Amino acid sequence: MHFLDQAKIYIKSGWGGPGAVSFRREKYVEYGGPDGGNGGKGGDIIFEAVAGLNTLIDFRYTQHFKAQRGMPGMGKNRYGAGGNDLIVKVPLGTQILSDPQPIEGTEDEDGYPEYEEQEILADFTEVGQRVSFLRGGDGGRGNLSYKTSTNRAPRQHGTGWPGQEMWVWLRLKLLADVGLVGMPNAGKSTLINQVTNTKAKVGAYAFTTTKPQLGVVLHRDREFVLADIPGLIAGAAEGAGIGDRFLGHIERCRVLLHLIDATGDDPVEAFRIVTDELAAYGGGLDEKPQIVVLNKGDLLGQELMEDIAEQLREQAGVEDVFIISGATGEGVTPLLDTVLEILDEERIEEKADDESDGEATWSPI
Ligand SMILES: Nc1nc2c(ncn2[C@@H]2O[C@H](COP(=O)(O)OP(=O)(O)OP(=O)(O)O)[C@@H](O)[C@H]2O)c(=O)[nH]1
Ligand SMILES: [Mg+2]
Repeated sequence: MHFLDQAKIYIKSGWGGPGAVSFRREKYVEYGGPDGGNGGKGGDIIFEAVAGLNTLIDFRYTQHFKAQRGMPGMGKNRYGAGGNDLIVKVPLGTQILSDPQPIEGTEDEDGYPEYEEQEILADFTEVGQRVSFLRGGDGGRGNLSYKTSTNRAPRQHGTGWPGQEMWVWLRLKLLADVGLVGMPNAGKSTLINQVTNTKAKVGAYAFTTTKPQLGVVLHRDREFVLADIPGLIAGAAEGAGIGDRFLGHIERCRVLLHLIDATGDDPVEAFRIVTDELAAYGGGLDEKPQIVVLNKGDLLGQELMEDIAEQLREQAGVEDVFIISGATGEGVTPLLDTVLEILDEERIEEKADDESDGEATWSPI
């Protein structure tokens, strides 16, 4: 199984800035009183859910996130500026989980301890949702605030409070409801552009799409999320082309839309290649409901399209074949109706499963 959808990161809020030690200097006043201002507060660590991010892959490369320190206080009772908060942007659907630690004294005969239970610390379900996660340390007090009736010239000052730090797990729960699969050039990006307001790149060459893209389909007052991934070629599951890196992204889709270029040399073979790759990849991809769609109907006549659909039924055992043109939008409405129906069936099944097994067991360790 590939887990492209989890990452462990280190976060730390900023130290508070130190308070200043300073004395007033004025003409004719020999010993001015203390006037050191407080240090600024350290920056917070804030998580924000944003649209347009589809994976946690960036967190594989950047794992440490530290907010800025607060600035030192200054004379004339000027306060140090607060450190900037660090806003960590995560894809919609991300959960933040604790990093369970071994519990002391629980080692079994082989020396393996029990671990704390993993807790969900935040769950991002709406774009723009923000969670202030770690608060920056407060700034230290300047010497002015140490002045008392008995100590009129204190040299004490606070050094600033440390920030908080921790390791957390990020887990991306659900990427999309429906995943588009097919060979390069099948017209996947053209279709996502037709049915969502996404602007995926379209090109008359293979591997135009190089990373997954999500779009929201609005159909009959309902919404679902569609994912476009790079085209799959024979051997993709073992790493040929670039499709394999992205098969993991459709593991969580409920339904697959399998697009076939009707103008290709051998549409039945194209169907088989992709189906074989889904099976070879594993992860349950070949068990997902698959809607088979013959695309580019505008280039061939209805009769020819029907012939190819018939071949798919006879030679590849496909039950239903949808005929569409992603470019003109023809045939897309009945296709989306079917997608909604299957999604509803899947949701009902998942709900029943959830109720019987509770939360799926998942462990970062
Ligand atoms: N006439 C016609 N051309 C289409 C249709 N759908 C896609 N095309 C063309 O087919 C070519 C490939 O389309 P894309 O949408 O980029 O295909 P893709 O499946 O996303 O390709 P990759 O990203 O390489 O996997 C482009 O030149 C499109 O203009 C269609 O329904 N009719
Ligand atoms: Mg594409």
